[in-house]
Amino acid sequence: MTLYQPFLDYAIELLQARLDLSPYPIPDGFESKSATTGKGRNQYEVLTTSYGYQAPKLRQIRAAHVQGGKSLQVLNFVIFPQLNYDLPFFGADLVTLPGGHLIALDMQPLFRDDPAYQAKYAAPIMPIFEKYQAHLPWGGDFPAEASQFFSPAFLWTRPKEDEAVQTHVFDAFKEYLQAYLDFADRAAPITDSAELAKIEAAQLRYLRYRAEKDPARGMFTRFYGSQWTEEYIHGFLFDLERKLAISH
Ligand code: DBV
Repeated sequence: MTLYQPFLDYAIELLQARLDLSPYPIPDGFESKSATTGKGRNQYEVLTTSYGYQAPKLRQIRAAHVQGGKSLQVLNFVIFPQLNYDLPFFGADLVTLPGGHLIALDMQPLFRDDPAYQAKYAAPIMPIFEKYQAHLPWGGDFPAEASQFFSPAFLWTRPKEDEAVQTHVFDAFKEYLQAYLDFADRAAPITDSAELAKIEAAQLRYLRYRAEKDPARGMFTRFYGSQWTEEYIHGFLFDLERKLAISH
């Protein structure tokens, strides 16, 4: 039972068709990791596989796919643009736990409260958002401090049935990703140095929040230990700070 494999397959195929794609290095030991968890007769295998790509305007396109049976499936998929573009992040957090499904899908803005930015990168997505929200109602409780990192087109939902994930969520994922690649096609490089400084600061603000608050930290630590987990988070999933430290 790998609920999110079709999402991953679709995404990679679309990226290959639309972008000048090359591999993004995955540090040794992080391409694939498995562990046995649970006790006695309830033991099961949890496999985490990683995928990394880059394209001329997109610094890192990466996915983490966690497969641990019917009640543990995760696809976390994020696109981090190059620092000389004002593009949002593409963020998908597709999570299935024993309690149910939790779906977060968005074009995560660099500048949440800037009306011109919203007009450019959120307004075009609103018709897609509204179409799917009719089937996928607001998911409720949500960390307040995270809201600054989401756009008005944030699709946040907790569907009860697998079927809703396989149909509406899958369709929404496809449309959001296509729309993101449309944005990327049109994006022109930023050259103004004040603007570039604002973009770098906004990317770092987002990245630090995600690395610090990663909701998967507890789960990964239980399965694979804290050394592996911290290295995975800072050395692959949210690696911008390290990459800047090398290049500056
Ligand atoms: N989330 C990640 C990565 C994951 C991952 C890299 C590879 O950022 C999985 C794995 N997300 C994951 C898991 C849970 C969530 C929850 C396993 C469940 C945690 C649990 O219940 O034990 C969106 N993801 C969540 C939640 C939100 C998101 C809001 C609920 C967390 C909570 O209620 O505290 N995506 C997530 C998020 C941002 C984002 C917080 C912030 C910018 O982009």
